Amino acid sequence: MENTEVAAILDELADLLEIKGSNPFRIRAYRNAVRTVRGLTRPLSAMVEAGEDLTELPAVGKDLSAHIVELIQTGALTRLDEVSAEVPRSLVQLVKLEGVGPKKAKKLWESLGVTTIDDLEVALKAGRVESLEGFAKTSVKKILTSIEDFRRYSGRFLISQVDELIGPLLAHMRDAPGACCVEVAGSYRRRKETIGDVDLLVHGELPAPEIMDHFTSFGSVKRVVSAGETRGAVVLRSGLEVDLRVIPERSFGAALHYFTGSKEHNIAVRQIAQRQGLRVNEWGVFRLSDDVDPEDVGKEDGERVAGETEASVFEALGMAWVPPVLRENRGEVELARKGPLQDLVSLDDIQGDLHMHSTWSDGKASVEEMAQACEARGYRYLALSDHSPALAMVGGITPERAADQWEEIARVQEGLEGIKIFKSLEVDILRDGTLDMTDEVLEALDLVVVSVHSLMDMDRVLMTDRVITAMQHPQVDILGHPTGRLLARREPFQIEMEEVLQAARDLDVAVEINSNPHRLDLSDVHAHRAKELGVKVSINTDAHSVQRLDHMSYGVDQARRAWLSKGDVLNTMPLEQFQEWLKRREGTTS
Ligand code: DGT
Ligand code: CA
Ligand code: CA
Ligand code: ZN
Repeated sequence: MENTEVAAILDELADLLEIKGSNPFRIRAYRNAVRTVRGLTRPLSAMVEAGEDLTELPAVGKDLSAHIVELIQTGALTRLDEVSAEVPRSLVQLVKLEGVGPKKAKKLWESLGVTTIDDLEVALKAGRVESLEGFAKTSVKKILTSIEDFRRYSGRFLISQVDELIGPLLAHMRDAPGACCVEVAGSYRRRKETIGDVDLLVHGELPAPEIMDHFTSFGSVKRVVSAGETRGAVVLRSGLEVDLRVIPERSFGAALHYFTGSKEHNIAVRQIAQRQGLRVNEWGVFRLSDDVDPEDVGKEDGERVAGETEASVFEALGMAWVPPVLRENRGEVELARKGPLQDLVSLDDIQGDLHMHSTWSDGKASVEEMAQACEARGYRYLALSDHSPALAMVGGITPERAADQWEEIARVQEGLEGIKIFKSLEVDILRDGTLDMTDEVLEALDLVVVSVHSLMDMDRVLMTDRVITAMQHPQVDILGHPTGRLLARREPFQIEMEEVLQAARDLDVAVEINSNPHRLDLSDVHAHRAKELGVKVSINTDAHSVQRLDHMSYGVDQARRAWLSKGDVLNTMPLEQFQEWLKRREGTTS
């Protein structure tokens, strides 16, 4: 069992206990342990196998340790079975909806007998919920919206979740008898924000029942959907579906291209082929003689001209190789006909991270730990951008405390040679577009990030004005997570991004690609538009811990999907050039 699965089960147990109304301290203990498990870099299964004492982990006591060992060793948890005999497990899904917490879930269950999202939708639409104590008309509307969001995303996984889940499966498949060259195709290879299912390819001579058996016997398989000669599909315990295809060597590149997609890209490529009298499919590229009817040929009829490698497929079609992140049929096919595509930004190009939090607000690591971690990642600079006070629940930095933080930054800076720490804040954009910080402090900062964290259901025109007004403040450098979306949880707020991006261009403000895999905000489409308008994009992690600084790679993938090159990205600038950029609006005043 993976760490993520252990964490998910303990989290579920905590939800059920909370619905049941158990002791808040116990529930908190579970939640803290979940956080520890999520943050571990080593597999718990290895620790248990080695007989390590799990109670030495932070927030893991005797009970929790016993739970984890039981889960790892048996795949089940007695305590969860006991609790779910009292509280229906399906209620956990309700808790995940925005506008429904454990208390409300309990109320819905006890008063109306609601146990599933479907039940809840029926009750909401029948008007039975608004009469319950604690449910206003507005919260009913909100819950209906979040049910729609849930439906839209259900079954899709964040790419970061898939990254964690498939590592062990890939390792397992590399040991399959007679198989080699395991590759992941599909939306995962294109690095999309969310993934429907994973498409695995392996080399193997057909038929290959041993490879299929090896695949379906992987430890985390919950259900085998199909297992044929060339194709199999399983559902993992996490709910993730994985397709496997066994491909003979001569077709591997063609299959990799075909199953990488996207479907729209494939269609455009097939048209290019047709114009040249070629046929391309998952088996290869074929030249058809004039006397055959293209509608009436077998998969491998005609003269095979390519297929063993992906490069050979593109070459046979007279195209440059197209990076998977660009294969969405947004002009890449035509461009690749003309010659090599421009280089995309890469993780190595990133010189600094300009949005992160420390223990001065809601981060988990100190200024020093964050700075050292950035240095270890090879950066030349970072910006410490803790929250402003409007976010009271996270202990934002007041104007009075700002100077104390700067003292600490100066002290830490003295001990660091290779990296420059910029004084920054992530300042809240208030309802009317004013900033949640005094001008005096804003002027003293090196860099100002501004973001919306409240009143997100504002009307489109007002929200657009609000954000543009904020960007007009002469000290503002970066607009943080511009649309506020949380993948699979919250839609972007209503905002006219075209106007916002044009204002960013006119005001010379950069826009963020927030690399948190739950956000990836801006989207690829908006980030691409920023590039077209000449707006600088800053790829930031918004990390609240040292580990999450590694989310940078997700932001870079998102930027690549938006066609961004090094020159489009603010934080690829060398330190000196970036310092010059910070001075770009010197002389303008508020
Ligand atoms: P997902 O799984 O929803 O995140 O998205 P994909 O892109 O991984 O889609 P999936 O798993 O249904 O199929 C994998 C690839 O196989 C897809 O990107 C392109 C190719 N493919 C699937 N069905 C078709 C089709 O009907 N026509 C063409 N040309 N390609 C297809
Ligand atoms: Ca897929
Ligand atoms: Ca698939
Ligand atoms: Zn934020």
